[in-house]
Amino acid sequence: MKLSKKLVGLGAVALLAVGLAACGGNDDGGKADKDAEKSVGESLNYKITGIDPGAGIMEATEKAIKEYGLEKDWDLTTGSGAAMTAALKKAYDKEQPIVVTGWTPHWKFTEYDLKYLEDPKGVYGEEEQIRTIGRIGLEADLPEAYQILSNFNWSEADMGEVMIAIQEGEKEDVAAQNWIDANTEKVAAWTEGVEKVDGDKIKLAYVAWDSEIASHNVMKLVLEDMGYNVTLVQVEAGPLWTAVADGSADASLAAWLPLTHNTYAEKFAGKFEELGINMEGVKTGLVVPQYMDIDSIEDLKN
Ligand code: PBE
Repeated sequence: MKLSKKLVGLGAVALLAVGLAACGGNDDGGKADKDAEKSVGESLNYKITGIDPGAGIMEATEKAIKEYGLEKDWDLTTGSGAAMTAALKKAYDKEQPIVVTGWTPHWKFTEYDLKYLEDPKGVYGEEEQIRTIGRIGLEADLPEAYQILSNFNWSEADMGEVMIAIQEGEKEDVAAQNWIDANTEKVAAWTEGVEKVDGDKIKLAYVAWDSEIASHNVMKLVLEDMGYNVTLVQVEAGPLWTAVADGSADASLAAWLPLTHNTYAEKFAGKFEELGINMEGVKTGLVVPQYMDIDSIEDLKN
């Protein structure tokens, strides 16, 4: 028996203490044993922790729940990006199970040991990118901004630096400015050959996802440095696409395509313009802590 092996070499007092602890352990009516026997679903109350309802990953997750035959038991909770990371932290600190709607780039992968659940049915898509979108007429009205927004492109590591600084408590604009100061060549490539303007107004729409908070704060400062008067408007995903389509926002750096925001892109087809890819190789899916004993969305069935 394992226990007796561990006891070898312990003194009488320690032995007694361990003995008492062991008795105490048995007094819980075997609750610990029952916990260990619980399925992932049971231990999670069949809840996947989601984010804001308009996010594309919520639509994808509802689809995953159906396609993997989980709809009888499982539910997707709604909240926000911040509520999701708070729930993740709470579970992680206690080594409890949790399944969240997750995406990369995101600081949570730096902060915690996490893994994507395999998605053999490909519900969360293959190659995903973050693209920049603008309202119709932007090029004619704000040609300099149009040029800069079209040139904007950075890496997961770049965004990560801004995101992590914010997560560690830096103010959003300070984190963005620090990144710009350390990456003048990259920024210069976005603004190369573009003339400065004199206080022209521009409105960028974004959602409070950590990735988009980082990109929009950087672009705000870049455009301000080029002479623009920049307003950042924080909205939900649906209103963001509506705003670009009806022209009440000039642009957004937050279009995840071809899959995540495809419903919006199709709904507003012809009413917005794609300005280019600002990041390659991004990803969405269901994410769990490494310590969880499951590897695939299919394992949620058990
Ligand atoms: N996200 C982050 C967004 C796109 C950016 C994955 C939460 C979404 O699901 O719509």
